Amino acid sequence: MKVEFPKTFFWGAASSATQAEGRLVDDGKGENIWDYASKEYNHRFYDGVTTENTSLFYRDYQQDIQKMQDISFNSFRTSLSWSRLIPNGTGEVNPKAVKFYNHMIDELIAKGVEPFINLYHFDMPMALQEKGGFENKEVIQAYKQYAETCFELFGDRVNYWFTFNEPMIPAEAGYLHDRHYPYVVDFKRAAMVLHNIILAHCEAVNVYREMKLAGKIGIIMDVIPVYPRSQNPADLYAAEMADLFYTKSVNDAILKGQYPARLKEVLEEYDQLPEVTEADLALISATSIDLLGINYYRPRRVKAKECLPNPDGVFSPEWFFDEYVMPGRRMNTSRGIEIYPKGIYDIAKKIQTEYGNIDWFVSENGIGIEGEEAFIEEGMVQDDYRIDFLKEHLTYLNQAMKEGSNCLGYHMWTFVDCWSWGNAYKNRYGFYRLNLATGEKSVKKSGVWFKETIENNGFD
Ligand code: BGP
Repeated sequence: MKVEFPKTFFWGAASSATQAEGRLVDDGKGENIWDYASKEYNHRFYDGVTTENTSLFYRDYQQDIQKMQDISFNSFRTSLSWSRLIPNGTGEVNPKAVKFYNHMIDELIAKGVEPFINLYHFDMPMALQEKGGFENKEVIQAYKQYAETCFELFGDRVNYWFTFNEPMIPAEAGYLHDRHYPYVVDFKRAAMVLHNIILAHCEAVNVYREMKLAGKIGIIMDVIPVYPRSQNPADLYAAEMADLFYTKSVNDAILKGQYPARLKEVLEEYDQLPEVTEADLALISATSIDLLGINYYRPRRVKAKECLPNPDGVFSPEWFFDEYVMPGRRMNTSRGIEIYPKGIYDIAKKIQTEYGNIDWFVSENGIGIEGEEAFIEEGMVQDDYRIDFLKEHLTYLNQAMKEGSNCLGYHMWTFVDCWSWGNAYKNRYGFYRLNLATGEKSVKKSGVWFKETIENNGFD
């Protein structure tokens, strides 16, 4: 039976400025935290590969967009680099960046690829990080000005805008889990960063509304659906906490206009409440979005905590739950995560039942594989595992849509193998393979399959 999607469905892939553009300081680009950290903390980066070593979208965007058309994309999401456009984060705009983004957007439109533009994909300008990044309320104002500049420059042609990619990650990875610069481990500071990102999101949405532009604006969230090991109260409590801290906290603020009361209760009990004003809460409650992007990679399987946390240690959501891998489950061993296609259906149902069935799309979904060169035959990566992955996830998505979910599209992570935050080029995700030695980009079998799927609006 054919798995069929509406003719208006958005098909394509997602990428981000830092992961694809390259060219660290050329043409007036200012440094961002990744340019800085991948040089100064080089040992933390896989093989020491920095942000300079990318697929060079900045140089090759015309050929790359042609490659998108070659496999029939009708849409593509990328981000603008704040520090390319405004090298110091505030103040002067870099004319070469304006020229580049104008050309990129025009080229996408000319090739029939709808641009989905995101303003922030983890890449704080270094000049603003030095002032405290999103811990500093002034940076919210700087972000608001940056957003306004982007809307003014490109708002006449871009119909789909996103304020942030995965707002939780800069807070969690940068201020609690020691994965992103500035490598702080402090729950209260992480909570402040998250709160300020949510405020920055609201400011940008409101500027967009005031400008009366014709497009839609939203945000891209990473959702890791939580599954308790059992229905016993201790496992259920663990699952409730994992969901509360990592998903409901942001989702409720953005989609329901308020933080969950239960979150406040728990944070108060542990004396971890960040400073939140009545004006902040009013802003959050007065802001709503048009379109939601969901990044989905894996489920979070949760069980009751086995060892009690050290009460003198740094407070963390992980005090309340343990994650585990279910024996026998299908794994992506390159990343050490479970492959669970039904998760996408569960997310769709949650949006339908708890979040007003808002219009949404899959803004990232993908499978990062180590050692893909071993799958090259006759010059092409024979990534049947990626085709299976796509088919299974799309089938569950399709089922949810038949049951009334307002899903408007599907973007795979990613278009061409890209530089990744932690693992550089170890795990490959693209529809196109990047030969790092030669820079050559060649379509994989999954890219050919995706093209046929787009042209047929589905697959058998
Ligand atoms: C998402 C990010 C992407 C991308 C992807 C794959 O969370 O939005 O930027 O990197 O994850 O993850 P990784 O690169 O860590 O394998």
